[in-house]
Amino acid sequence: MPERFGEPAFMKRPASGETGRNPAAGDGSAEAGPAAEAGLKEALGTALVREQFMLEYQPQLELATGRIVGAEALIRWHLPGRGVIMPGDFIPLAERSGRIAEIGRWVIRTACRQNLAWRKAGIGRLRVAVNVSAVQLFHGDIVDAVASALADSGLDGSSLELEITESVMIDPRRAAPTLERLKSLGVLVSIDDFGTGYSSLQYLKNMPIDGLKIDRSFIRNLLEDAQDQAIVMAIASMARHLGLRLVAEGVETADQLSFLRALGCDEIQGYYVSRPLPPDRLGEMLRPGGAGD
Ligand SMILES: [Ca+2]
Repeated sequence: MPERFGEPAFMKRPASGETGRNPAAGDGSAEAGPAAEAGLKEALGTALVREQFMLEYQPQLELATGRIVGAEALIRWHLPGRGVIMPGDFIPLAERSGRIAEIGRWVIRTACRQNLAWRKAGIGRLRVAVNVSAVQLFHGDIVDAVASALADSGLDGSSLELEITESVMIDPRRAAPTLERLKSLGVLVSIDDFGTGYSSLQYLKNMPIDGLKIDRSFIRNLLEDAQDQAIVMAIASMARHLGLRLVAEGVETADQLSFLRALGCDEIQGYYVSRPLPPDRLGEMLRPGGAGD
């Protein structure tokens, strides 16, 4: 394994916990003792029925039009006595304790309903992305969850995007059938944290993928680090020639935006545009101009 890339993406904790998914077991949480985990695990078992989860949405700005065209749904857990728990601190536990499928199902259903609610409120067409972990993809009922959420909400498949990690592609023969079934529902599939999963790039031409999200670790020092620039330029060129939509995560400055725009990056997400917002706040943000068609 190349030293530079360390462990696979699914073993890493997303910077600031905003990526919304699977930094996996033992991610360094100071409270990760067995007793604390047992308590959290028990609380997790009733979190859904107690309605302790909520989704925030981080908007994605299309550079060509200056419009918000999408938003990534990020789960938060409001646990009384503990405050807000970020996904990096409970999704791995949900995966280990077998709860990820039902939580994932809730996320997809809620995101679809919210998207339709925004549309009914006159906001226009918006693409909402949800994070799908490898465990969810391989062991959950993801296809049924997506099909049910679309049917229940009446949302069209192309308004839902699934962000999956590159690590899923380490075993493309295993991933392909599920991805094909998901694509048949009309949903979009993008590769999350792109550039950190060190799988073969073979899958980019063989798998039904619509877009790439450049990992924030390449964006953070983009203006200062020539190696990051080289990697981002190569990814942008590759995405363009493969016809993949390119989204850069973790964009925090106008200079980063300009650099990415010059490379032909399609969309940006990050604090420069907005923090993740509760649904009503994003609705307010989008209302004046409208976000889509
Ligand atoms: Ca993501």
